[in-house]
Amino acid sequence: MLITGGAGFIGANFVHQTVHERPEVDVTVLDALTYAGNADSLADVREKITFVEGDVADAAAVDPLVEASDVVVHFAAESHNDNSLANPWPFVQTNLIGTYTLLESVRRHAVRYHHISTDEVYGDLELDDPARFTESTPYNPSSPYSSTKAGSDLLVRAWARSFGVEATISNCSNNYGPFQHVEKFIPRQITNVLSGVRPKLYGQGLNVRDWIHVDDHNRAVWTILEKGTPGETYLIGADGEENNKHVVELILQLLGQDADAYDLVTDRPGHDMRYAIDSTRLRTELGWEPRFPDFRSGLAETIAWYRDNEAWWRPQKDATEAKYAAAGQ
Ligand code: NAD
Ligand code: TDX
Repeated sequence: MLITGGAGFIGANFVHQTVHERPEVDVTVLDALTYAGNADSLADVREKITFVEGDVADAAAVDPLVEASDVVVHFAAESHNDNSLANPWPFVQTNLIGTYTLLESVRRHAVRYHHISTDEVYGDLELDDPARFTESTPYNPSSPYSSTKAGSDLLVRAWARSFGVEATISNCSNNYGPFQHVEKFIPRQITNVLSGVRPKLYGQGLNVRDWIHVDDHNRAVWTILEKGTPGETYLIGADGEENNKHVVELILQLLGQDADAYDLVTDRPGHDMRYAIDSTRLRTELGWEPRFPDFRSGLAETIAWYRDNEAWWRPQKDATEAKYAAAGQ
Protein backbone atom coordinates (compact mmCIF):
# COMPACT_ATOMS: atom_id res chain seq x y z
CA MET A 1 0.00 0.00 0.00
CA LEU A 2 1.32 3.43 -0.99
CA ILE A 3 0.12 6.15 1.43
CA THR A 4 0.74 9.72 0.28
CA GLY A 5 0.86 12.45 2.93
CA GLY A 6 1.54 9.86 5.64
CA ALA A 7 3.55 12.35 7.73
CA GLY A 8 0.55 14.70 8.00
CA PHE A 9 -2.27 14.62 10.54
CA ILE A 10 -4.77 12.14 9.09
CA GLY A 11 -2.20 10.19 7.07
CA ALA A 12 0.03 9.56 10.12
CA ASN A 13 -2.97 8.31 12.11
CA PHE A 14 -3.89 6.07 9.14
CA VAL A 15 -0.34 4.66 9.07
CA HIS A 16 -0.50 3.92 12.83
CA GLN A 17 -3.89 2.27 12.54
CA THR A 18 -2.79 0.18 9.57
CA VAL A 19 0.50 -0.95 11.12
CA HIS A 20 -1.17 -1.86 14.44
CA GLU A 21 -4.37 -3.46 13.15
CA ARG A 22 -3.25 -4.91 9.82
CA PRO A 23 0.34 -6.06 10.22
CA GLU A 24 0.08 -8.04 6.95
CA VAL A 25 0.00 -4.77 4.96
CA ASP A 26 3.35 -3.63 3.56
CA VAL A 27 3.26 0.18 3.93
CA THR A 28 5.22 2.76 1.93
CA VAL A 29 4.74 6.44 2.74
CA LEU A 30 5.43 9.17 0.17
CA ASP A 31 5.54 12.61 1.76
CA ALA A 32 7.27 15.87 0.79
CA LEU A 33 7.65 16.90 4.46
CA THR A 34 6.29 20.39 3.87
CA TYR A 35 5.77 22.67 6.89
CA ALA A 36 2.72 20.43 7.65
CA GLY A 37 4.55 17.10 7.49
CA ASN A 38 6.42 15.85 10.53
CA ALA A 39 8.60 12.73 10.43
CA ASP A 40 8.30 12.57 14.25
CA SER A 41 4.63 11.63 13.81
CA LEU A 42 5.82 8.29 12.43
CA ALA A 43 8.69 7.76 14.90
CA ASP A 44 7.21 4.75 16.69
CA VAL A 45 6.28 2.87 13.47
CA ARG A 46 9.31 3.99 11.46
CA GLU A 47 10.93 0.53 11.43
CA LYS A 48 7.76 -1.16 10.19
CA ILE A 49 7.29 1.02 7.09
CA THR A 50 9.25 2.37 4.13
CA PHE A 51 9.43 6.16 4.11
CA VAL A 52 10.17 8.08 0.90
CA GLU A 53 10.59 11.86 0.96
CA GLY A 54 9.19 13.18 -2.33
CA ASP A 55 6.55 15.23 -4.11
CA VAL A 56 3.31 13.70 -5.43
CA ALA A 57 3.56 16.03 -8.42
CA ASP A 58 6.94 14.56 -9.40
CA ALA A 59 6.09 11.80 -11.89
CA ALA A 60 9.60 10.31 -11.77
CA ALA A 61 9.34 9.85 -7.98
CA VAL A 62 5.72 8.67 -8.04
CA ASP A 63 5.73 6.16 -10.89
CA PRO A 64 8.03 3.41 -9.52
CA LEU A 65 6.30 3.58 -6.12
CA VAL A 66 2.87 3.18 -7.73
CA GLU A 67 4.11 0.39 -9.96
CA ALA A 68 5.29 -1.52 -6.86
CA SER A 69 1.90 -1.12 -5.07
CA ASP A 70 -1.49 -2.87 -5.13
CA VAL A 71 -3.31 0.17 -3.77
CA VAL A 72 -2.68 3.91 -3.36
CA VAL A 73 -4.40 5.96 -0.64
CA HIS A 74 -3.93 9.63 -1.43
CA PHE A 75 -3.95 11.92 1.64
CA ALA A 76 -1.24 14.39 0.56
CA ALA A 77 -2.57 17.91 0.06
CA GLU A 78 -2.16 21.51 1.02
CA SER A 79 -4.92 21.45 3.63
CA HIS A 80 -5.33 24.82 5.38
CA ASN A 81 -7.95 27.32 4.21
CA ASP A 82 -6.23 30.36 5.75
CA ASN A 83 -2.99 29.54 3.90
CA SER A 84 -4.90 29.17 0.64
CA LEU A 85 -6.18 32.73 1.03
CA ALA A 86 -2.65 34.08 1.59
CA ASN A 87 -1.05 32.10 -1.29
CA PRO A 88 -3.17 29.78 -3.47
CA TRP A 89 -0.40 28.52 -5.76
CA PRO A 90 0.86 25.53 -3.70
CA PHE A 91 -2.78 24.39 -3.51
CA VAL A 92 -3.10 24.35 -7.31
CA GLN A 93 0.24 22.59 -7.65
CA THR A 94 -0.16 19.87 -5.01
CA ASN A 95 -3.92 19.30 -4.97
CA LEU A 96 -4.51 19.43 -8.74
CA ILE A 97 -1.18 18.58 -10.42
CA GLY A 98 -0.28 16.11 -7.65
CA THR A 99 -3.59 14.24 -8.05
CA TYR A 100 -3.25 14.29 -11.85
CA THR A 101 0.25 12.81 -11.54
CA LEU A 102 -0.96 9.96 -9.31
CA LEU A 103 -3.96 9.28 -11.55
CA GLU A 104 -1.79 8.95 -14.64
CA SER A 105 0.44 6.54 -12.77
CA VAL A 106 -2.36 4.33 -11.36
CA ARG A 107 -3.89 4.30 -14.86
CA ARG A 108 -0.60 3.17 -16.40
CA HIS A 109 -0.10 0.37 -13.87
CA ALA A 110 -3.78 -0.57 -13.23
CA VAL A 111 -3.48 0.07 -9.47
CA ARG A 112 -6.50 0.54 -7.14
CA TYR A 113 -6.76 4.17 -5.94
CA HIS A 114 -8.58 5.81 -3.03
CA HIS A 115 -8.91 9.58 -2.98
CA ILE A 116 -9.24 11.40 0.35
CA SER A 117 -11.36 14.52 0.09
CA THR A 118 -13.44 16.93 2.11
CA ASP A 119 -17.05 18.02 2.64
CA GLU A 120 -15.91 21.56 1.78
CA VAL A 121 -16.31 20.75 -1.93
CA TYR A 122 -20.08 21.19 -1.40
CA GLY A 123 -19.79 24.80 -0.17
CA ASP A 124 -21.72 25.73 2.96
CA LEU A 125 -25.20 25.54 4.49
CA GLU A 126 -27.21 28.16 6.41
CA LEU A 127 -27.42 27.67 10.18
CA ASP A 128 -31.19 27.09 10.07
CA ASP A 129 -31.17 24.82 6.98
CA PRO A 130 -32.26 21.28 7.93
CA ALA A 131 -30.32 19.93 4.89
CA ARG A 132 -27.08 17.99 5.14
CA PHE A 133 -24.62 17.09 2.36
CA THR A 134 -25.18 13.79 0.53
CA GLU A 135 -23.34 12.06 -2.33
CA SER A 136 -25.62 13.89 -4.80
CA THR A 137 -25.17 17.45 -3.46
CA PRO A 138 -23.80 19.68 -6.28
CA TYR A 139 -20.21 20.92 -5.93
CA ASN A 140 -19.99 24.60 -4.90
CA PRO A 141 -16.60 25.25 -3.24
CA SER A 142 -15.80 28.63 -1.67
CA SER A 143 -12.05 28.89 -1.06
CA PRO A 144 -8.88 28.24 -3.08
CA TYR A 145 -8.36 25.17 -0.85
CA SER A 146 -11.83 23.70 -1.36
CA SER A 147 -11.90 24.55 -5.08
CA THR A 148 -8.63 22.67 -5.68
CA LYS A 149 -9.96 19.70 -3.68
CA ALA A 150 -13.18 19.84 -5.75
CA GLY A 151 -11.11 19.93 -8.95
CA SER A 152 -9.06 16.94 -7.80
CA ASP A 153 -12.26 14.95 -7.06
CA LEU A 154 -13.53 15.70 -10.57
CA LEU A 155 -10.25 14.49 -12.09
CA VAL A 156 -10.72 11.21 -10.20
CA ARG A 157 -14.31 10.82 -11.44
CA ALA A 158 -13.20 11.46 -15.03
CA TRP A 159 -10.25 9.03 -14.83
CA ALA A 160 -12.61 6.36 -13.42
CA ARG A 161 -15.22 6.86 -16.14
CA SER A 162 -13.00 7.55 -19.17
CA PHE A 163 -10.06 5.28 -18.42
CA GLY A 164 -11.61 2.67 -16.12
CA VAL A 165 -9.30 3.56 -13.23
CA GLU A 166 -10.43 1.56 -10.19
CA ALA A 167 -10.98 4.55 -7.92
CA THR A 168 -13.14 5.47 -4.93
CA ILE A 169 -13.53 8.90 -3.31
CA SER A 170 -14.43 9.81 0.27
CA ASN A 171 -15.49 13.27 1.42
CA CYS A 172 -15.12 13.63 5.17
CA SER A 173 -16.07 16.35 7.65
CA ASN A 174 -13.69 18.13 10.09
CA ASN A 175 -11.29 15.75 11.85
CA TYR A 176 -9.81 16.10 15.33
CA GLY A 177 -7.33 13.97 17.27
CA PRO A 178 -3.59 13.57 17.89
CA PHE A 179 -0.85 14.82 15.50
CA GLN A 180 -2.95 17.69 14.04
CA HIS A 181 -0.90 20.77 13.15
CA VAL A 182 -1.30 23.70 15.57
CA GLU A 183 -2.51 25.96 12.74
CA LYS A 184 -5.88 24.14 12.83
CA PHE A 185 -8.74 25.31 15.07
CA ILE A 186 -8.83 22.72 17.87
CA PRO A 187 -5.05 22.23 18.35
CA ARG A 188 -4.50 25.99 18.09
CA GLN A 189 -6.90 26.67 20.94
CA ILE A 190 -5.67 23.77 23.13
CA THR A 191 -2.02 24.80 22.73
CA ASN A 192 -2.93 28.46 23.29
CA VAL A 193 -4.51 27.63 26.63
CA LEU A 194 -1.58 25.35 27.54
CA SER A 195 0.72 28.33 26.72
CA GLY A 196 -1.29 30.80 28.84
CA VAL A 197 -2.75 32.54 25.75
CA ARG A 198 -6.49 33.15 25.19
CA PRO A 199 -8.21 31.16 22.39
CA LYS A 200 -9.02 33.11 19.21
CA LEU A 201 -12.48 32.83 17.63
CA TYR A 202 -13.08 34.13 14.12
CA GLY A 203 -16.04 36.53 13.80
CA GLN A 204 -18.72 35.74 16.38
CA GLY A 205 -17.82 32.05 16.61
CA LEU A 206 -21.19 30.96 15.25
CA ASN A 207 -19.86 28.88 12.32
CA VAL A 208 -20.67 25.18 12.60
CA ARG A 209 -18.34 22.28 11.82
CA ASP A 210 -19.28 18.56 11.86
CA TRP A 211 -16.53 16.97 13.99
CA ILE A 212 -15.30 13.39 13.61
CA HIS A 213 -12.46 11.63 15.40
CA VAL A 214 -9.59 10.91 13.02
CA ASP A 215 -9.65 7.16 13.87
CA ASP A 216 -13.31 6.97 12.81
CA HIS A 217 -12.41 8.66 9.50
CA ASN A 218 -9.58 6.21 8.93
CA ARG A 219 -11.68 3.13 9.79
CA ALA A 220 -14.21 4.37 7.24
CA VAL A 221 -11.43 4.59 4.63
CA TRP A 222 -10.51 0.96 5.33
CA THR A 223 -14.21 0.01 5.06
CA ILE A 224 -14.38 1.67 1.63
CA LEU A 225 -11.15 -0.04 0.50
CA GLU A 226 -12.58 -3.43 1.49
CA LYS A 227 -16.26 -3.06 0.59
CA GLY A 228 -16.65 0.06 -1.58
CA THR A 229 -17.61 -0.02 -5.26
CA PRO A 230 -15.03 1.41 -7.69
CA GLY A 231 -16.25 4.61 -9.35
CA GLU A 232 -18.32 5.56 -6.29
CA THR A 233 -18.16 8.38 -3.72
CA TYR A 234 -18.86 7.94 0.01
CA LEU A 235 -19.46 10.71 2.56
CA ILE A 236 -17.89 10.20 6.01
CA GLY A 237 -19.34 11.94 9.06
CA ALA A 238 -20.28 11.14 12.66
CA ASP A 239 -23.18 13.57 13.39
CA GLY A 240 -20.84 15.88 15.31
CA GLU A 241 -22.18 19.37 14.53
CA GLU A 242 -20.92 22.02 17.00
CA ASN A 243 -20.46 25.76 16.68
CA ASN A 244 -16.93 27.11 17.17
CA LYS A 245 -17.88 29.11 20.27
CA HIS A 246 -19.15 25.97 21.98
CA VAL A 247 -15.95 24.06 21.08
CA VAL A 248 -13.78 26.81 22.59
CA GLU A 249 -15.94 26.92 25.74
CA LEU A 250 -15.58 23.14 26.07
CA ILE A 251 -11.77 23.32 25.67
CA LEU A 252 -11.56 26.06 28.30
CA GLN A 253 -13.78 24.10 30.69
CA LEU A 254 -11.86 20.86 30.20
CA LEU A 255 -8.63 22.77 30.94
CA GLY A 256 -10.08 24.31 34.11
CA GLN A 257 -10.46 27.87 32.78
CA ASP A 258 -13.44 30.27 32.66
CA ALA A 259 -15.62 29.36 29.66
CA ASP A 260 -15.59 32.98 28.41
CA ALA A 261 -11.78 33.48 28.54
CA TYR A 262 -11.43 33.79 24.74
CA ASP A 263 -10.98 36.68 22.21
CA LEU A 264 -13.04 37.42 19.10
CA VAL A 265 -10.69 38.22 16.18
CA THR A 266 -10.90 39.21 12.49
CA ASP A 267 -13.12 36.80 10.56
CA ARG A 268 -11.84 34.60 7.71
CA PRO A 269 -12.78 36.13 4.31
CA GLY A 270 -15.50 34.04 2.63
CA HIS A 271 -15.85 31.98 5.85
CA ASP A 272 -18.17 28.99 5.24
CA MET A 273 -21.04 29.09 7.75
CA ARG A 274 -21.92 25.44 8.28
CA TYR A 275 -20.94 21.95 7.12
CA ALA A 276 -23.09 18.88 7.86
CA ILE A 277 -22.71 15.34 6.53
CA ASP A 278 -25.38 12.70 5.96
CA SER A 279 -23.36 9.45 6.06
CA THR A 280 -26.36 7.13 5.58
CA ARG A 281 -24.86 5.49 2.51
CA LEU A 282 -21.61 4.51 4.26
CA ARG A 283 -23.56 3.19 7.26
CA THR A 284 -26.27 1.26 5.42
CA GLU A 285 -24.39 0.00 2.33
CA LEU A 286 -21.00 -0.67 3.92
CA GLY A 287 -21.91 -1.14 7.61
CA TRP A 288 -19.57 1.53 9.09
CA GLU A 289 -20.33 3.10 12.51
CA PRO A 290 -18.25 5.66 14.45
CA ARG A 291 -16.49 4.40 17.59
CA PHE A 292 -16.11 7.93 19.04
CA PRO A 293 -19.71 9.24 18.92
CA ASP A 294 -19.16 11.40 22.04
CA PHE A 295 -17.35 14.60 21.01
CA ARG A 296 -16.71 15.76 24.59
CA SER A 297 -14.79 12.62 25.58
CA GLY A 298 -12.91 12.50 22.26
CA LEU A 299 -11.93 16.14 22.83
CA ALA A 300 -10.80 15.40 26.42
CA GLU A 301 -8.58 12.60 25.07
CA THR A 302 -7.16 14.95 22.42
CA ILE A 303 -6.42 17.62 25.04
CA ALA A 304 -4.56 14.99 27.10
CA TRP A 305 -2.50 14.05 24.03
CA TYR A 306 -1.39 17.68 23.45
CA ARG A 307 -0.65 18.09 27.17
CA ASP A 308 1.55 14.96 27.07
CA ASN A 309 3.26 15.72 23.74
CA GLU A 310 4.45 19.31 23.99
CA ALA A 311 7.80 18.31 22.42
CA TRP A 312 5.87 17.38 19.23
CA TRP A 313 3.95 20.66 18.83
CA ARG A 314 6.08 23.32 20.56
CA PRO A 315 8.56 23.79 17.65
CA GLN A 316 5.67 24.73 15.28
CA LYS A 317 3.85 27.05 17.65
CA ASP A 318 5.70 30.40 17.47
CA ALA A 319 5.96 30.53 13.67
CA THR A 320 2.26 29.60 13.35
CA GLU A 321 1.16 32.31 15.79
CA ALA A 322 3.41 34.90 14.08
CA LYS A 323 1.52 34.25 10.80
CA TYR A 324 -1.84 34.65 12.53
CA ALA A 325 -0.73 37.82 14.33
CA ALA A 326 0.26 39.40 11.00
CA ALA A 327 -3.30 38.73 9.73
CA GLY A 328 -4.92 40.16 12.90
CA GLN A 329 -6.05 36.66 13.93
P1 NAD B 1 -1.96 17.90 6.71
O1 NAD B 1 -1.72 19.27 6.17
O2 NAD B 1 -1.84 17.68 8.18
O3 NAD B 1 -0.98 16.86 6.01
C1 NAD B 1 -0.69 16.91 4.64
C2 NAD B 1 0.54 16.04 4.39
O4 NAD B 1 0.78 16.03 2.97
C3 NAD B 1 1.82 16.57 5.05
O5 NAD B 1 2.54 15.50 5.65
C4 NAD B 1 2.61 17.18 3.91
O6 NAD B 1 4.02 17.13 4.10
C5 NAD B 1 2.17 16.31 2.75
N1 NAD B 1 2.29 16.99 1.46
C6 NAD B 1 1.87 18.24 1.13
N2 NAD B 1 2.20 18.52 -0.15
C7 NAD B 1 2.80 17.40 -0.65
C8 NAD B 1 3.33 17.06 -1.92
N3 NAD B 1 3.32 17.93 -2.94
N4 NAD B 1 3.86 15.84 -2.08
C9 NAD B 1 3.90 14.94 -1.06
N5 NAD B 1 3.42 15.22 0.17
C10 NAD B 1 2.87 16.44 0.37
O7 NAD B 1 -3.41 17.49 6.18
P2 NAD B 1 -4.53 16.57 6.85
O8 NAD B 1 -5.40 17.40 7.70
O9 NAD B 1 -3.90 15.35 7.38
O10 NAD B 1 -5.37 16.19 5.54
C11 NAD B 1 -5.09 15.02 4.79
C12 NAD B 1 -6.10 14.88 3.68
O11 NAD B 1 -7.41 14.80 4.22
C13 NAD B 1 -6.13 16.06 2.70
O12 NAD B 1 -6.33 15.55 1.40
C14 NAD B 1 -7.33 16.87 3.16
O13 NAD B 1 -7.89 17.60 2.08
C15 NAD B 1 -8.25 15.77 3.62
N6 NAD B 1 -9.25 16.14 4.64
C16 NAD B 1 -8.85 16.74 5.80
C17 NAD B 1 -9.79 17.01 6.79
C18 NAD B 1 -9.41 17.63 8.11
O14 NAD B 1 -10.27 17.93 8.92
N7 NAD B 1 -8.13 17.83 8.41
C19 NAD B 1 -11.14 16.68 6.58
C20 NAD B 1 -11.50 16.07 5.37
C21 NAD B 1 -10.54 15.79 4.42
O1 TDX C 1 -7.99 30.27 15.21
C1 TDX C 1 -9.00 29.90 14.62
N1 TDX C 1 -10.22 30.38 15.03
C2 TDX C 1 -11.39 30.01 14.45
O2 TDX C 1 -12.46 30.48 14.85
C3 TDX C 1 -8.96 28.96 13.53
C4 TDX C 1 -7.64 28.40 13.04
C5 TDX C 1 -10.16 28.58 12.95
N2 TDX C 1 -11.33 29.09 13.38
C6 TDX C 1 -12.60 28.62 12.79
C7 TDX C 1 -12.65 28.57 11.28
C8 TDX C 1 -13.60 27.40 11.04
O3 TDX C 1 -14.95 27.82 11.15
O4 TDX C 1 -12.73 27.26 13.21
C9 TDX C 1 -13.31 26.45 12.19
C10 TDX C 1 -12.36 25.32 11.83
O5 TDX C 1 -11.22 25.90 11.20
P1 TDX C 1 -10.03 25.03 10.57
O6 TDX C 1 -9.45 24.16 11.62
O7 TDX C 1 -9.13 25.96 9.84
O8 TDX C 1 -10.83 24.04 9.61
P2 TDX C 1 -11.76 24.27 8.30
O9 TDX C 1 -11.49 25.55 7.62
O10 TDX C 1 -13.17 23.97 8.73
O11 TDX C 1 -11.18 23.08 7.37
C11 TDX C 1 -10.87 21.79 7.97
O12 TDX C 1 -11.88 20.85 7.72
C12 TDX C 1 -12.05 20.40 6.41
C13 TDX C 1 -9.54 21.27 7.43
O13 TDX C 1 -8.51 22.23 7.67
C14 TDX C 1 -9.62 20.95 5.97
O14 TDX C 1 -8.41 20.38 5.51
C15 TDX C 1 -10.75 19.96 5.77
O15 TDX C 1 -10.97 19.75 4.41
